[in-house]
Amino acid sequence: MANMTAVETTLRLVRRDDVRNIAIIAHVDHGKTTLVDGMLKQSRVFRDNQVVGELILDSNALEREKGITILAKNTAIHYRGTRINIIDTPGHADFSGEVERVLNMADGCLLLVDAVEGPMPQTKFVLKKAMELGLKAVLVVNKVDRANARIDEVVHATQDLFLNLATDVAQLDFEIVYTNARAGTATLDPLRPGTDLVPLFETVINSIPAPLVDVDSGFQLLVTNIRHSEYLGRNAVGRVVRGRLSQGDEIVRIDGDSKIWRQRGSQLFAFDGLDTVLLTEASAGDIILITGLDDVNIGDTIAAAETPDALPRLEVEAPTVQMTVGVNTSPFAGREGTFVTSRHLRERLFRELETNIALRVHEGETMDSFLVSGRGELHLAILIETLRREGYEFQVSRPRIIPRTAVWFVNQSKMS
Ligand SMILES: Nc1nc2c(ncn2[C@@H]2O[C@H](COP(=O)(O)OP(=O)(O)OP(=O)(O)O)[C@@H](O)[C@H]2O)c(=O)[nH]1
Ligand SMILES: [Mg+2]
Repeated sequence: MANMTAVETTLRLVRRDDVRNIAIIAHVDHGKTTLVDGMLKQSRVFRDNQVVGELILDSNALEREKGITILAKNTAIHYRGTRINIIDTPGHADFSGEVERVLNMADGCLLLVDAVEGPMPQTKFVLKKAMELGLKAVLVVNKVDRANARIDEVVHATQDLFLNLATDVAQLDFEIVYTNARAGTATLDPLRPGTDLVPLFETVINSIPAPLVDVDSGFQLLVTNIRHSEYLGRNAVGRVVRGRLSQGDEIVRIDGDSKIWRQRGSQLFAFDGLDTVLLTEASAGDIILITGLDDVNIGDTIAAAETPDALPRLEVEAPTVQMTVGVNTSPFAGREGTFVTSRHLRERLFRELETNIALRVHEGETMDSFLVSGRGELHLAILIETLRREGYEFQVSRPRIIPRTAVWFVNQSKMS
């Protein structure tokens, strides 16, 4: 492999025309999850007579209560014989670590922009990340039904954003689709209302590139997400970067310390609507779920046992706010939670790092306290709420902004 010339490498690449991998990105509330729900419904993931509530993809309790997406999620639909893997991402800036991480699974993105609000700060942040990764974008102007929609202005402002952020001229040549995600309609002509999402499906198939991949070299997958299931436990989600894998092939897991662990009894699944379906074989370009990987973490590489080559681990931007989390020392301690000791707290906080990769945890000034850093107050608030609901009791300081030099310190100490 190492001696192969660029031409030889290129010759090995094949286009997977049966697959498209897209991420849905936008500022908070611009309608990403509503659009993905519409795509799922119209590709008949749901039986026609099934009554479906709003926003089925925002599936965890906190997401439903707050009406926002917190975790990025994988789903897939079939359209004219092509599997379209879709990654729904959160729009709130505090969860941009989630977005940065999952973009590596995609070849293209749908950039949603609200037809009234236009591009917002987080629109710029996520588009910048997508452009840096070389993703091909489709601009989706959503909420065109809103009374004060100003479609032309919004399109112009977004075009300016592309001009500033594109890393390749080809990225400036993007399609525009106008949608009413709530009604499930899309059109290529803003003067003619759509009747369904077919124009969007067609645009995805025609303008988002199919994966261009090497299916003949040894199998390699980067673990990008962890999904828990009641029956199958802790599962890894990621894109097959190279090669193919059949059910029962020998694989290894390469961890953050470059240690190689043999794996047994893993099964492969593809995404299909809200479910997963068993696969006999997966190849480069597919986004899959693998079960039965002990202690698997985000950033690990899963590889064929005979070619255990690690992929670069994922990097995300540094945290911006910090709080101290400590054992509850008030006179009422022990009344609200089941898990109250610093040992409980330490174990749980460090476990959170396995999946919440924009978070940092360090030992605090005392034995009973920890410094927890995140991407914003909501990022930390969601963690606190999640832990409380799991039965942890603790006290927290007010979040404070991390000065830039301290950001550097947090990252250095993470690396050492
Ligand atoms: N009028 C109108 N409202 C819409 C449309 N699409 C979405 N909405 C509404 O906009 C709100 C936000 O929608 P979501 O789909 O949760 O937005 P999101 O981008 O997934 O939000 P985050 O994941 O939290 O960033 C909801 O109240 C939707 O019903 C649309 O096309 N027209
Ligand atoms: Mg959402």
